[in-house]
Amino acid sequence: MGTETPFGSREFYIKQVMDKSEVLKNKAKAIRNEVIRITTRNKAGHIAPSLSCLDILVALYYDVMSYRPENSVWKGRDRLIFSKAHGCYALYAILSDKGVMPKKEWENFYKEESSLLGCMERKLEYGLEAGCGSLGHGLPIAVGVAFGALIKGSHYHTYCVVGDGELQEGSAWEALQFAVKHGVHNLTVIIDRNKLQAMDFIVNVLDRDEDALVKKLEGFGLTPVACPGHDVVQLVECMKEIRLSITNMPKVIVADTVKGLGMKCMENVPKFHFRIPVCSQM
Ligand SMILES: Cc1ncc(C[n+]2csc(CCOP(=O)(O)OP(=O)(O)O)c2C)c(N)n1
Ligand SMILES: [Mg+2]
Repeated sequence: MGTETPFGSREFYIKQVMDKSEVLKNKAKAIRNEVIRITTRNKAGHIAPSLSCLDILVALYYDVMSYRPENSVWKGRDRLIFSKAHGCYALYAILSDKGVMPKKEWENFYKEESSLLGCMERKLEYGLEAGCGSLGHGLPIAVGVAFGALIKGSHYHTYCVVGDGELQEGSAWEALQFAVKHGVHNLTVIIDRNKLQAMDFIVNVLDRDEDALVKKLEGFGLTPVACPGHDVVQLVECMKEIRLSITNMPKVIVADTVKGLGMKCMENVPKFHFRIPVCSQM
């Protein structure tokens, strides 16, 4: 009892860390419920892709990223380029919860009263950095944004959330080659690896096997780090550790996720890529 640490007693320190973890986990649960509530009520389509990347976004917005909710254009903010723009519902729920965008925009999502689009577009005043509805563009944009910061000596970090199917686009690999060649180390690419793309499993469409993605990344000189994509506490640790790692290479996290997590009938079921569920919540 009573062992001292630089932050006070050991027991106090452990309690602080545990409390923070509980807060994060509860927030992730609340955002998941909120996404399901609004999107099923308003009959929005891309629910499953949004539930897939939800914990990644919670980790970024409730712990990892530096930004000012009251000033979405603050120059020093970390940038999130959300490349799988069809799966933006969790991002909307988070930005509404944080007060970056008006709550009524999210409450009315998919209705005429809301200006939010089904596939996210750039709207800086709402904290939406780029429009990437045509897949394969987010990573090139993110590389440009990060490289720009290096040239200007700006200290912000750029995050890019990409889908694993989307990574079949040639533009993504051109961007990664550039980032490797030019030492764009202030960029973290987070791959939402749910092993599905639209209406089928990735291995049935293009990839040779389940390891193909990681092998491709390694072939480009990258060192991808695997992380469970629905453990928000581990995601935070992984993102912070990788950001601090000293390297002149872009950083890549492969987050293993389940498409549709939270809606039993949708989980890992290809046809629910764009479909309103007919089942109850978990
Ligand atoms: C250039 C382009 N091609 C096709 C589509 C249609 N489309 C929308 S979502 C999607 C699947 C993408 O899969 P993935 O990136 O793995 O995202 P997930 O839904 O699994 O999260 C496709 C093919 C598109 N939006 N843009
Ligand atoms: Mg996918």
